[in-house]
Amino acid sequence: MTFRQEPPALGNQYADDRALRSYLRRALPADVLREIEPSLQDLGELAGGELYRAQLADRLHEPRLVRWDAWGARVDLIEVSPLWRTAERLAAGHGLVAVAYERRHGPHSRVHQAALAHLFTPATDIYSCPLAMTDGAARALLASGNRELIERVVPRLTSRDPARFWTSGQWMTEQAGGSDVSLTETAARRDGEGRWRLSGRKWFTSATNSQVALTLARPEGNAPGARGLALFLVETRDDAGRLRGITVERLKDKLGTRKVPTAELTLDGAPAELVRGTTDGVRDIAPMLNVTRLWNGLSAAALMRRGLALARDYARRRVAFGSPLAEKPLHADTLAGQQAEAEAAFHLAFRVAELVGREESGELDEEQSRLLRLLTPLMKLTTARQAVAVASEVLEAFGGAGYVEDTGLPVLLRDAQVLSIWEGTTNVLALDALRALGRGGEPLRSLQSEAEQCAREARDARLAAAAAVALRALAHAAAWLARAHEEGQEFLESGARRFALTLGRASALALLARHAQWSLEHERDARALYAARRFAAGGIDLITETDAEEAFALMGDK
Ligand code: MFK
Repeated sequence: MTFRQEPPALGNQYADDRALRSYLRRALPADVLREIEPSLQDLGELAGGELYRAQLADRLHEPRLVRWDAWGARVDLIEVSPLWRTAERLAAGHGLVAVAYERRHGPHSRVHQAALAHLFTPATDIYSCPLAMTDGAARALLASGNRELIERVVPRLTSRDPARFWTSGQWMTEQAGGSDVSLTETAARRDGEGRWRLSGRKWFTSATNSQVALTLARPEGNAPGARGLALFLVETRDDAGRLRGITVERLKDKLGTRKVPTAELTLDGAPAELVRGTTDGVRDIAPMLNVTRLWNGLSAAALMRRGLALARDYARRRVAFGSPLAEKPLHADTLAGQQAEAEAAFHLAFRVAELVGREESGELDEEQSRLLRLLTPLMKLTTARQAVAVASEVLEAFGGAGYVEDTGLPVLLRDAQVLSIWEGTTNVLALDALRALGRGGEPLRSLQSEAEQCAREARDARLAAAAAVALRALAHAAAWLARAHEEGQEFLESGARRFALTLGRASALALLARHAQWSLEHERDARALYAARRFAAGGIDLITETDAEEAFALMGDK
């Protein structure tokens, strides 16, 4: 028994990330990149070193709900793991939320933030969840125009000072409601002093240790349905640290994201502040949803990158059948396929970050605003499915070690699985994409014209061929949509997922091809080109001729 397998190791996660560095060189002006690069180097070093070691050491720690103190007082404290406590401090200090609001680099600030998130997310066991919600809450509050909350709460959410930094929850999910938020049962009533108080049960609240949360409730007397909901801000604890009209019933026992304290809450007269009007709360929280969906896509790309960094390193260390796995054609081919998926996801997610940055700087015209509205759900649903598939292959690339908990590998797959569920499942987002398209079809034309522009830039014959695959898939999707509008709602809905995934994958391919052309010309590097060719061959056009009738028949009992 002398053999001892070397575990995988990580280097500086910025220095080693070819796709990220190449993209930033193209997307950012040289002076912006020069200014932010030291902080990316620092975070990359932490991510591959100290934080990676801390993650392995923290593996068995989970959040703990402490219901009572020693003297019998109900406290409902949530204690998070040591890694999460470090993550909170680092996130504030590195400005993970702040950079997007300081806007030091104008429209490029969201790309800067996305690069930080790309390095931070895989190193902090889904601390990106509270960061996403905090970012989304800041965005929704700013959009609300509520001066008091903008002056009192937003500076906390966007602070770089760990002592002042607050995180926000997003309490949307109720037992009856789930994805259908219109079924929300939480009621809002004014007390004797005219203050709003919320009563009800929130079934899934993520990162419940946040200082504030945005939530939906129905003001007394409002009609049922989504229109009758209003958006509220809840400050969870008083100055003494006691919960304000909130009981934590239990922490959820989840498949993954086990460092995230997800709880069931009862609100019993919890004081709250109305964010905007007494109706149309779904519309008012939509800016938050779109920000958290962006983070979801960035997290998907980042988690794929982490898994592949580990798998690639391991392939150099693991010798079997006479040579390292890295030298085996079939192993290399398998990982290359996953790398292509990860690079395509990366470009799709970062494209949305670019557009959000430009929107916030007032630089988006109407066509690009439509593009952003459509691309957000497409990007979220596409990258989430990719992350689950890639994480599964990453585990397999380790053989049995990938299935064994104390390697720290299985968590990659468990955590990836949440990405296609929270913030709207694949199907809910496919329907949101239809909502964003409307009947007119202009957003689809914007998507096509963006892909056409990418194709024009992809001049190398091999890239032109890849971009042509994207254009053909988009044309097929447009033709299918026109037919679906004639066939009716059942036909349209039954094909919505294949339609949305086709749009998402085709857009990712076009963006990857454009970048690959740049990398060929400016870096003499063909690796993005190889990624584009592989991705083009890996299922872009998913539209089929099947319809709802067949699906109902196949799934029926008789
Ligand atoms: C790792 C990084 C990420 C971490 C984040 C982790 C946090 C996890 C916590 C959660 O999971 S919170 C729960 C997340 N839940 C959801 O995402 C809900 C999923 N369901 C949907 O998204 C439904 O589509 C939706 C609730 C929005 C449907 O509601 P309605 O009321 O049936 O929608 P309706 O009537 O079509 O839209 C109401 C208004 O909102 C409309 O505007 P108008 O009133 O002006 O017509 C819509 O246009 C607007 N709207 C809806 N979705 C929008 C939107 N506007 C912009 N963007 C959107 N995405």
